[in-house]
Amino acid sequence: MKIAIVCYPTFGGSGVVATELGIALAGRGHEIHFVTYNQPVRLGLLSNKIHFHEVHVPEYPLFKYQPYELALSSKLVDTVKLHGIELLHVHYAIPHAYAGYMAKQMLAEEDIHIPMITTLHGTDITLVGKHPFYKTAVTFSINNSDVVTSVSESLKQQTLDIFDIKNEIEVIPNFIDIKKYSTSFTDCQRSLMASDDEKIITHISNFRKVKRIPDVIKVFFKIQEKIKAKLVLVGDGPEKEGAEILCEELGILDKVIFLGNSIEIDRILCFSDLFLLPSTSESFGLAALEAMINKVPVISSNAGGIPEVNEHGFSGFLSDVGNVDEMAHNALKILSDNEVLEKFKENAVNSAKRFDISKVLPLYEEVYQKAYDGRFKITNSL
Ligand code: GMT
Repeated sequence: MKIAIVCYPTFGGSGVVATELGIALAGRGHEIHFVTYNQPVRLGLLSNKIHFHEVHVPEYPLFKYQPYELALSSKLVDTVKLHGIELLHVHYAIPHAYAGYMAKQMLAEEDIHIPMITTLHGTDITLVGKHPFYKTAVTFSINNSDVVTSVSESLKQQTLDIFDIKNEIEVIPNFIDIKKYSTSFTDCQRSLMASDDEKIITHISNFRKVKRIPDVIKVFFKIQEKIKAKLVLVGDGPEKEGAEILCEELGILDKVIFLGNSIEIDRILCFSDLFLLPSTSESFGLAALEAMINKVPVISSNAGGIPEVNEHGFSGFLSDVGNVDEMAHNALKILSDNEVLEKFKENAVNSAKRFDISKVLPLYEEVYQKAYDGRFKITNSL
């Protein structure tokens, strides 16, 4: 099938999932066309099966806001016509589902009927999408998608609670590719980060408020009071400066390594002993899953879809949002005894295997086929 994928090309989870999905689909013989404003960060080499079409939004002084949706929907129409695209898969409702719907309508005028799959990722629903300024358009875009998927049961439920949804939402969880990890590094170069007697605790995110970076630091502060440890912080965003200040105030700056954005996530996780994800809200927690497949147990909050990923007492521990004392206590339970740590590491990887791409990819192919077969039906059945 010839599939156009629309996503954010950045380090965020939705862009990562869209990119990895596209790469895997290409591996199954599909022809994939990414349509977005930059080449996705996780997309390596392009090939005859993987194409990238850049959406340009020329600056025009009359506009206070440049109309990205307009440029995206035009680009989609052109790409569909030029490459004979058969299906559109948009990741993140805002504004992708909205632009996708416009593209569909323009194409329908020319008797080209293209089904649209919308995958909901989290903040497009729980943070941004439910805002009264966007809610009407988000509801419309979801209700006018041919198939809607959500990355967790929790996100599906939240979507149904927040919006007036008329169509089915199918849960297709995020995934990892076990095969990639069976050839994992033999030497993690751990010594670059810490000495042998220090444990390495890692957090990876886009440093937004929802990630509760101060909690990451407070949990680490309590850990390092009891055992020798280093904190590796990966990513960048609005909370980073505050994080540096908090580390300085707590006198732990020499134990915290700020790595910034990185595409070497697996290399970093390879030398990590524990992963922290204390978020206020998290539809799935792809970062936790990536940690787990790299044999890193997870101390997390129990928000949103995280409990569907991190198995309490097995791959790590869950606590209520903000309960840093309990998080630190559980972290120490895992880290203080090497035998326990080894057990949790093994459990983490076994638990992550539930989300292997070999199980998830056929679910997407199934919904693609369903949408493609029903492409001539009138979309808005409300
Ligand atoms: O929260 C992020 O780090 C970025 C955000 C995004 O939209 O890219 O991630 C969301 O989608 C990911 C992939 O499906 C999920 O794993 C994250 O849990 C989700 N983030 C939130 O719900 C806060």
